[in-house]
Amino acid sequence: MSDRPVVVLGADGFLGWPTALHLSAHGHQVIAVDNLVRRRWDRECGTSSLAPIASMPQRVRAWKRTSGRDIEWRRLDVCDARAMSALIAEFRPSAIVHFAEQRSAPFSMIDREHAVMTQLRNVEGTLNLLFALRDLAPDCHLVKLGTMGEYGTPNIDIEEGFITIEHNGRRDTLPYPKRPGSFYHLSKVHDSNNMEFTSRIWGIRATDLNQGVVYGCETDETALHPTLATRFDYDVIWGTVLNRFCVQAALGQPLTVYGRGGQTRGFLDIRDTVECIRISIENPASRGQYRVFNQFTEQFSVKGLAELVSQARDAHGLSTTIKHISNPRVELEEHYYNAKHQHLIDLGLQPHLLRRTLIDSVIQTVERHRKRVDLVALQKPNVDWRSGGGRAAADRQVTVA
Ligand code: NAD
Ligand code: USQ
Repeated sequence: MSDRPVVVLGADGFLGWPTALHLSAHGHQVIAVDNLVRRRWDRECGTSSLAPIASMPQRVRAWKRTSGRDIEWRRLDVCDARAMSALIAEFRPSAIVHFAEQRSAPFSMIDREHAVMTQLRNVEGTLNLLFALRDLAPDCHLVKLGTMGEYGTPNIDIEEGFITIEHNGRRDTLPYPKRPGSFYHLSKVHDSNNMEFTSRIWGIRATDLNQGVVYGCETDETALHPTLATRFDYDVIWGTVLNRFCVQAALGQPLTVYGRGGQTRGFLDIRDTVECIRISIENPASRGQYRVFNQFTEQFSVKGLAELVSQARDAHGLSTTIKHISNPRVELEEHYYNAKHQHLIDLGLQPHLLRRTLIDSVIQTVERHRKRVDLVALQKPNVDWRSGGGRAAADRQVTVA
């Protein structure tokens, strides 16, 4: 293991905080960085984490008390190029994990301001980082969170980042074609292109993790103390689908399947997210290598997930209704989907496959915090792909850090 630290950008977030803990627990020296903008976007949208979340200084102190290990906390905006460069110059990290982006598809579809803000800031942050690495830490390995949604739902198998094509008698291996489904997902395509380009021209070492939809809310480390809990989003703007279905089931609300529910996606347990990041860091890309790992463990349709949650409730003698509601998104509701996801398995990932016990445990977490649930934020989609909307659109104020 390198004696240089690992920087985690976006360390106050759903995935960033458990990753910082997991890397620290495995002996990495961790610098946790965030500008706390997500807490501000929550205030803008009138949303909040189901589980109460401590401040970063409180979390870091709780980790020291629990594990005896230090995590160094820095408040910093990745869109501040000077501050990013100063950070890289100060620590000369062996690896940087980049989670620090606006990551909600509905948020990016509210209106022009939210679309522009999402794309400008996501792309700018990654570019700042790439330039800082070129100039100050050319050996540092960039581990960047992309998304499976970059590919869309093509009628052919999805490869891991590249596809070999024969055309007019000639053959080449090229970046896999992308057809994403929101301005947010598009921002990740722009990042992927910038990473592939800078690996080619500057020799950046880069791993692009095209991650699927994450479910669950606990890892071995966050479970050690309530102050170590990560955020749990359940509302229509920030909540991901299986977590939302678990909250709906716990409260006896119908599970909101958008449209026919045949939309199929790759999914993974949050415990696998943190493990995939650790595996990627400990098996780095080489100089000039841009590699893509599809980071998910199983495919499910949205309707199939709703049925799994419903069956888990049945097993406890509790009934759940599934409600097909008009789809606020523009997406195929029945389609072919077969995405490869072998690279991380080859590097040693042992997936936690979705089990009823996991659904039960998420539902138990929800039951502990049920008084905090805002039913309006949970049930009714307020952003439509065709016409925008959203409570946040009311004031038209996009607050940037
Ligand atoms: P999150 O919103 O909970 O966390 C993102 C964190 O980044 C927040 O704490 C936010 O304050 C911070 N941040 C945003 N912009 C920043 C900036 N300019 N400077 C510094 N900090 C900034 O999101 P998450 O669910 O933890 O997702 C993390 C990453 O993983 C995102 O890039 C997302 O696209 C990707 N991803 C998430 C999922 C999922 O299911 N949650 C799936 C695939 C990919
Ligand atoms: N959906 C429902 N009912 C709901 C909520 C969602 O049917 O109540 C459907 C959506 O229409 C969509 C699917 O569930 O077809 C997934 O939606 P989601 O909100 O769980 O996920 P998505 O918007 O794609 O975004 C999330 C994260 C994002 C990440 C992405 C991974 O917020 O940061 O990039 O998952 S992926 O989808 O693989 O691109």
